[in-house]
Amino acid sequence: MTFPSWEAAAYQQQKLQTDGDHNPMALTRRSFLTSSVALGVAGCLLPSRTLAADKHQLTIGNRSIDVLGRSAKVFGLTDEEGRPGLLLRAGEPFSVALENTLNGPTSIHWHGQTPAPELDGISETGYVAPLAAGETRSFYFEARPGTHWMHSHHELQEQALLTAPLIVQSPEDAAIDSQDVTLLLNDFSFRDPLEIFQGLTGSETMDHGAMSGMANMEHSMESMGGADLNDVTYDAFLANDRTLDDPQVVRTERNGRVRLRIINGAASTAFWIDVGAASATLIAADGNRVEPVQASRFPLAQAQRIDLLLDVPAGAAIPVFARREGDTARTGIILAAPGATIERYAGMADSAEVPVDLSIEGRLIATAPLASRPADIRHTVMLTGAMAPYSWTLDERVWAKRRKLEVAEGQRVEIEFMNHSMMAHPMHLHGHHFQVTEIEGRKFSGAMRDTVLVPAMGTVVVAFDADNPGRWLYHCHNLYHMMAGMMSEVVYT
Ligand SMILES: [Cu+2]
Repeated sequence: MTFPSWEAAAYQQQKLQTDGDHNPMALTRRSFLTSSVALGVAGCLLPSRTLAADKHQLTIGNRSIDVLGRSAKVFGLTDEEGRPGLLLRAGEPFSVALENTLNGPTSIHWHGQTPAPELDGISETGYVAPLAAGETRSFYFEARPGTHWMHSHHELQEQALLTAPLIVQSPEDAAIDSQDVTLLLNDFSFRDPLEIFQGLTGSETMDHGAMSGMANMEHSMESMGGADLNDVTYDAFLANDRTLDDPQVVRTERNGRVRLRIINGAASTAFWIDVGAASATLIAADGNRVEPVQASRFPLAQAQRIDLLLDVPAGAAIPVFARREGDTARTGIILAAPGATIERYAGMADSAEVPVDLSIEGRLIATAPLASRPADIRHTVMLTGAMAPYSWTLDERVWAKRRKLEVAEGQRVEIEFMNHSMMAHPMHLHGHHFQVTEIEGRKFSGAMRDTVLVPAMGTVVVAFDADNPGRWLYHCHNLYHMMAGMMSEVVYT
């Protein structure tokens, strides 16, 4: 297998030699010289031990969890008090020293945050090297409120649970008299993620799509309604690290009103969130407020988040299930009023869940949409590839041969995602939140998001303002699709 061995200086040198169209060091230097948060940018480039001004400490480490009675070695990301992820109060900046205690490199992406590109946490665009073993790096920027998350953007670490919540409270949150509950979903396998990837591709190399698929032994290739679902066979699905044979039970407080912040941190699984006979009100998508939508079932693609308001009556218990599309498997937590009896729920439902779709997406209306103006530029991106042989691409190009989307600062940009494949793809753009403006030709003022599901053979248009110059990844957030090459860049010229 070919794992790149990173070394900061060599990496930067390599980027300078290979990226003739762009000089990442120059851009970093410009940012350093002109940024109003120069301390933070400097901290990004220097060991933070020399700065020591970071408000929060995040530690990347190894840990063991129990899954279905077996011990599993996974990664963890914890704050200074040992809690998973990070909670920032309203108005608090993102001021973090990130320490890597692993034996090898990693990089952590602040999914949903929109800092300058060198603070995005990823290394693919050449601003920074991955975080080396033992390294600590500082990040400082204005935090974007909402339900967000953080996850490894390095190789397949995300599959080994290098994922955690990143919750940024907003001043308006205080007006909602509710109990905050965060639910992080993951898919889980006892196998080494590399073994899973090799099972999919039949390849021993993993270089963002340099190889071609051959064997395809891994996926079960479930098919429903003409679409392919679920590449990977998993051992379990986790809700805050637990399965339904030992679920988390959250006791409700005060008036029984809960604000559920649900994060789909699964590497390659889309879920339906199902509150059964109860009903819930969706108030935010990917951390952005929307006009309230009431329902009992909500689709949630990989990397997406929803905030739900739920009332738990006195004496009652409400299971919140996450059901895997195309499968009977489910996970979840239980919201229970004080004194309520807790039932047991099987990890399998009676029937297979239907594919996730845009039934809720098409009803979402942003409370703070983009300002009304015509687009200056529209890019069309084809989502291409198939499960057999295993090949996932954008415009039929892997990352190494990517077509960059060029935009200019200040433009209103539209991206039309046309899915030419038989599988749905959750498309994520770094550094921005876009508005969903069109589904299958129907224009509307949809949700502001950073990740949108593009159904098999479907077309979705998103729009954003090019207000954060740099080089920005956009990719499918199915981890194995991304690693197979389904990634490119939006570049400000
Ligand atoms: Cu995909």
